[in-house]
Amino acid sequence: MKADNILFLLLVKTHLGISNCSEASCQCNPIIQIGTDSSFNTEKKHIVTVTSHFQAGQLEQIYENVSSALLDNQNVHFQNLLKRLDLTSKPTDCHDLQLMGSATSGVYKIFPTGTFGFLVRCDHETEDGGWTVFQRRTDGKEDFYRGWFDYQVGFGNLDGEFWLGNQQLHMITSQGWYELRVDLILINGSRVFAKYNVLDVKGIDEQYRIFVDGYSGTGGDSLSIKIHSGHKFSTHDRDNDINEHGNCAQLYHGAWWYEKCHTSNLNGLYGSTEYGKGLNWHASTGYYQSVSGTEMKVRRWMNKRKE
Ligand SMILES: *[C@@H]1O[C@H](CO)[C@@H](O)[C@H](O)[C@H]1NC(C)=O
Ligand SMILES: *[C@@H]1O[C@H](CO)[C@@H](O)[C@H](O)[C@H]1NC(C)=O
Ligand SMILES: *[C@@H]1O[C@H](CO)[C@@H](O)[C@H](O)[C@H]1NC(C)=O
Ligand SMILES: [Ca+2]
Repeated sequence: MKADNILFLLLVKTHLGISNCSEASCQCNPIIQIGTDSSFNTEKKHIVTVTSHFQAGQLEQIYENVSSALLDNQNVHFQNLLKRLDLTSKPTDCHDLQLMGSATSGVYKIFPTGTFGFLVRCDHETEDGGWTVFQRRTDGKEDFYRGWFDYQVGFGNLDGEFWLGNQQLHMITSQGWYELRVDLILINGSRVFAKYNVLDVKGIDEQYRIFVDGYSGTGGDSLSIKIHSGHKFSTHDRDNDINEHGNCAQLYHGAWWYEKCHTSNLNGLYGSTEYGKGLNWHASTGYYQSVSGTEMKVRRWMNKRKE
């Protein structure tokens, strides 16, 4: 391992402007923390500090140590990360940001392959962090009864309620193997979640068809492999469901991967107790109750093989 690689990381980080180092403390990337003394000021100083502070043999060990500390529970090898990083590299999702040192949940810009980049919300707290959040309901302030185009490109406020966008979700999840996590707050305040090991969201030519598999969790499987997986996305103005007698999005006041029609409806009418119209997660709420909070998020656990 060469000193150049540490410089890479430092420069990448500086370039992204996500480091937050001061003379006294460093809240940033543990790689940087380890690789320097406490004098962060300019890019130049980073370089000087790092190169003068460690011998080549030591660096190897540091990388080993950092690597095992950082990636203990993750199926990504540190070496692969280094290979992917260069001076022009940019984070392709919140998982990349986490590997680059971001540790605080919030709004960040990511650059999925084939895009010019867009803002997303990262959740770095839930289950080891690294989650890119694509849906959030907290208070019912945002109108979720919207048409195809709004769901395609996204709407809302990343600090409040939002739908990131089907196209964005597709671009993110085409980059590798992603898991899906759905976090729900029940009306009595209890929290439950549902997790799927495999999530695939197809593109516009397949109307953002979803595939999930490998359920685990506490909230029950209501994005069920039997009901929703394999279905296209529908909105009130685009009926892609397989219900011959109407449009599930209209019937249940939502937008979702409806079959005929649903066991979950997290884009439904906030707070509704009307049959099937609320923010239902059937296994936890049935059809007459809404959850009071939702977050849907994805995390990469394996890269796609380079074609
Ligand atoms: C950097 O950290 C300081 C002290 O912890 C904090 O006040 C400041 O808001 C942080 N800046 C950014 C950009 O995160
Ligand atoms: C790496 O970890 C080992 C075992 O914990 C420790 O003894 C060693 O000092 C560490 N090396 C560096 C360079 O931090
Ligand atoms: C909330 O409701 C759920 C499902 O009805 C139940 O399992 C859970 O124990 C309740 N939690 C509290 C804190 O009452
Ligand atoms: Ca229909």
